[in-house]
Amino acid sequence: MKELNFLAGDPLYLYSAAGVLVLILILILIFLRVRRKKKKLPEEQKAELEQPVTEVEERRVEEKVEEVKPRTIKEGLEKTRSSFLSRLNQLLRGEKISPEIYEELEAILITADFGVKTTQKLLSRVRVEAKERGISDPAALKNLLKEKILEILKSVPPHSLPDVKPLVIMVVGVNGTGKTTSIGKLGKYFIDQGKRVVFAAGDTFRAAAIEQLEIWAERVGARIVKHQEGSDAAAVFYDAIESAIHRGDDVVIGDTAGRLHTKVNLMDELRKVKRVSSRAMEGAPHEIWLVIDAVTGQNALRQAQEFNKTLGLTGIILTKLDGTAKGGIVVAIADELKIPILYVGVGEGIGDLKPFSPEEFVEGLFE
Ligand SMILES: Nc1nc2c(ncn2[C@@H]2O[C@H](COP(=O)(O)OP(=O)(O)OP(=O)(O)O)[C@@H](O)[C@H]2O)c(=O)[nH]1
Ligand SMILES: [Mg+2]
Repeated sequence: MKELNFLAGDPLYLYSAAGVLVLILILILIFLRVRRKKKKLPEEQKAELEQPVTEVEERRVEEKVEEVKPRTIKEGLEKTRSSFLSRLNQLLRGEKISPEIYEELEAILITADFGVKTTQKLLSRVRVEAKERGISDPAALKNLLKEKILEILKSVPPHSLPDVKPLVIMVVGVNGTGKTTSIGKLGKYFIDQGKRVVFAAGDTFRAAAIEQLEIWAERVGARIVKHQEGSDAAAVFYDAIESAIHRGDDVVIGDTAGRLHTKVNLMDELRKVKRVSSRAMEGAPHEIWLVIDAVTGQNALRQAQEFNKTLGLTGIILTKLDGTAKGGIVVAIADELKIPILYVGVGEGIGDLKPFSPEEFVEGLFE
């Protein structure tokens, strides 16, 4: 006891005991912390990782949408220009104009899908004019050809949209030509002008077609009127027009299922859509636009002729100009059909539908 009392009273002993105790406490704390970390880290890390990644992803996608710069008609014509213009420049490098030059010029125009009829017309006009103006330098034929192409493009009567509210546009065409995509882009085009747009999901053939248009409506800020898959397309048009009148919308753009111009019963169905639309609003649809795919070449002319016979087209949207070296089809359409080309599709982006301009087209082809 005495000995213990002696030890307890020794300050050195007291300091050492306190030091050991503090050390033990520190070790316990470190041990507990490490254990806690080991247990909780995966959860915390998971939560931490999930959060920022979603945000970063979203930001990146948004930026991507913003970043896609709309193409110009000239950019859309790149494939056509690079083959057409390089062959033309090579041909017209010679010393003087010969019959062979015209033969080769014919081949170049046919390759670019100007079509036989339009090619012949262009060649004969260029020949006559070159003679009249006394042109002997092959290089001068390039400007002459450019002039004559512009002349054909401008020979189509100009088109302006009727001043009605709501303006009803019915969009038709063969499968996969770009109808739904063009409707989406058109929606954006009109909304950017401050118009209120409603889409009519008239392709009731597939559920996916309705969903596709719904996505576009959401993307561009249009309203959509839809029925169930398999329902009557004419009824969708009727409801869309009626609701647009009621709500004061400016433009109704109606989608239709793709169909071959050779299928009589399917073409008749479009007649019905047209008839029923006019019951919802006198004069509707005010515009019937055919969407044709530039890649299909000369077959596009036949499609346009048949749809025109059935419905009376008021305009053409020519898509996928960016995907073909055969942009000469634009000139063939203008020359043979005399139906105005209103818009051209030059890419898959939201801003890649351009109001057609003959001047811009010709510049894009030659410059
Ligand atoms: N490169 C390019 N692709 C386009 C253009 N227009 C449409 N497309 C693409 O063409 C494909 C078909 O487009 P859709 O709008 O679904 O065609 P659709 O005529 O509605 O097709 P159906 O409803 O099946 O008859 C899509 O992959 C579009 O992105 C264009 O101008 N350029
Ligand atoms: Mg479609």
